[in-house]
Amino acid sequence: SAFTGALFATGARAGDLTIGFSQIGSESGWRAAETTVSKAEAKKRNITFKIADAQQKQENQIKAIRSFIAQGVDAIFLAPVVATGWDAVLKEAKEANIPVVLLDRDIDPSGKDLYLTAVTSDSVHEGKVAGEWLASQVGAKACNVVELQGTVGASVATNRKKGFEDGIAGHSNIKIVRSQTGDFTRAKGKEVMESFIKAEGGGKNICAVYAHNDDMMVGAIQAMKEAGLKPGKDILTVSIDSVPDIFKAMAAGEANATVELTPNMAGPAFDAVIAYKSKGTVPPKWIQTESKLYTQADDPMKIYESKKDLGY
Ligand code: GYE
Repeated sequence: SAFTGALFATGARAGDLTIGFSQIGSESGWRAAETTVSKAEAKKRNITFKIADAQQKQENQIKAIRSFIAQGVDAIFLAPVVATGWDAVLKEAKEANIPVVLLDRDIDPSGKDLYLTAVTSDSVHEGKVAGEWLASQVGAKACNVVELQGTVGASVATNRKKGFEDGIAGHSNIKIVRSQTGDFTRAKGKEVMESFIKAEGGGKNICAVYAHNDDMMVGAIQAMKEAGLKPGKDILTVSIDSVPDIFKAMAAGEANATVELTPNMAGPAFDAVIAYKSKGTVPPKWIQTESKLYTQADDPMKIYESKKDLGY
């Protein structure tokens, strides 16, 4: 790789660093927490931190990256809204000797040499954990699943779909009967769930909902309740993120399971950039964060309370 380390080994101290972050937006509670935590982690390290909110648009992210390059920042963090279309702008960053760190989502393999490291969870694994949990709950019973996908073209949506399919593979009694994007938002999750309920006999034909994030599930729970259904009882739920509101729903018996990922992707990213800039230490290409499954058995109200310290 052309990131030899020596190029950037300027002996910089953290307090001297200016880092730009091209953030996607604030579509979910998880992402809003990620933004909050990033700022706090920058402050801890005395880093000058500039965040550009792209309002979900890749073109805005590309503009922000170009602006960070023009400002001569020391590093750029990028949460890529979709996986494709980054090579040209990342080449520009590389030519300007500005290391790029991916946060929470991946880009296509063609861009592998264009960033320093990626701090993400294993999103295929997250989907698999969700699918395996569902399989463990339904046993041999026939189960029709409806799926709320994340943003079309986002690595995490592609991966969470694939992982779930892997998780239920070999259980021919479990079938995904409908699958549509809810854009990772509550409003869209609710709207799409309403249409699933209509299309599936008022919900009678639905055994479980799988959502690529908790926010869409919170919207779906609302839709189920308004349709006179009992989420968490008549219809099982499993989703990803572990935002506080899903634990509230779990405590009320209206949600069943969530897979947690940390909103603190920036902390390890800052540390990697500091080590790289000050000592030339090249980080591993992937800094993987943990994934953990929670169910109603895990004292959801206690977890709800503890989440407040995590940027939520
Ligand atoms: O799960 C979802 C958010 O990329 C990991 O994006 C992130 C996902 C997160 O909108 O809530």
